[in-house]
Amino acid sequence: MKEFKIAVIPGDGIGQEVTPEGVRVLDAVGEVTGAYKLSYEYFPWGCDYYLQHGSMMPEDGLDILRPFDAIYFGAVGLPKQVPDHVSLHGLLIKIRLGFDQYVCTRPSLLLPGIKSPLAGKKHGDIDLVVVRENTEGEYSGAGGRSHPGMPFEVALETSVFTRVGVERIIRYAFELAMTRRKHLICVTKSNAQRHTLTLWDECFERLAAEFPEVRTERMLVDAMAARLVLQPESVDVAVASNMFGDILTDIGGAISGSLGLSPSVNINPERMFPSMFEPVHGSAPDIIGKGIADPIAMIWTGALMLEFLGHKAEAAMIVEAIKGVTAEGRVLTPDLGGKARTTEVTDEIIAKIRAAAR
Ligand code: GGG
Repeated sequence: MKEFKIAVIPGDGIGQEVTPEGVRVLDAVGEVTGAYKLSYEYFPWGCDYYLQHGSMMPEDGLDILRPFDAIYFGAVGLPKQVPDHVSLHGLLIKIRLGFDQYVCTRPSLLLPGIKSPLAGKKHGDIDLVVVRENTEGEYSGAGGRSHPGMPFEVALETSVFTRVGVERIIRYAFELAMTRRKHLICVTKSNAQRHTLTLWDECFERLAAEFPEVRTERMLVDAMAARLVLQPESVDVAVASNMFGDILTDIGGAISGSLGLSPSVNINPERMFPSMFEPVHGSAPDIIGKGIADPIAMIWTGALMLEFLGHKAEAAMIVEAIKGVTAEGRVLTPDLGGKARTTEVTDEIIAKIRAAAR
């Protein structure tokens, strides 16, 4: 039996509520299949930690995480207590950059039984993946402010695009497209951002020549946002910069019925460092403590972590169980129009996993 060491960072808000649910499902699958065993170490890093220690994680946090096989992460942010830019950069972005997790993939799938806000869409009509560049671009952290408080105060947030960084994410997206419907859309705003994103377009065209089987398109991000709403079925894989990918994947979650259903991975494909698995959604301060957070995104994210660790069949068991629960529609949280509590949805998913294993 394979054993993996998982660093668990529940983080803030509903991250603390959905993370244990993901762990319950991972353990249930490990138990019924006997295929793996996960051992967990929990780290209480996040906004409460910041209020006590003045930082979101310890100075040597990356050194602490480095020996783990993977990081299972809940959510970050409590804007009433800690400014969002402090919490995001102090934890999530620090880990992504520090471990060169340059690929963020975020699938959007309209699950069976789930109602999209878009009229007439049924299961399978939305089945796309956004590949987001995850370590540079608009969230590189380069920049600063000078002359604070003066009328001529200056703020600079510098986008950083390197040829190495752009080429490796586009190559990853082409390789992913080869495993799917062989269609890749390159999303930029290179008409307005004429230095950085023209580099992106050039890299895309050059790499396209290496993947002649992949049908390619180039789109501006504003048109892409509209396309996701008007014609999501026409999208297979899209590759975008850090910020554009962040925004487009919220649209992907919304059109798939709820952000509470959207998984996400931050990976270092070369496996030089641990990769991090976190749902797309944030800490959802409006529903903290109510016990109604949708655990599906966190549970599905756990399945993607298993897949990355080499357990594809076990990951598929989780996704099938999720589909079974959504298709029946009896046990769903309020974001999906149901009345169930977080733990009840997990119980139902685990029951389906156990039934399938019998
Ligand atoms: N679980 C993910 C989370 O807490 N997200 C908060 C957020 O604002 N993320 C922005 C990003 O993914 O860059």
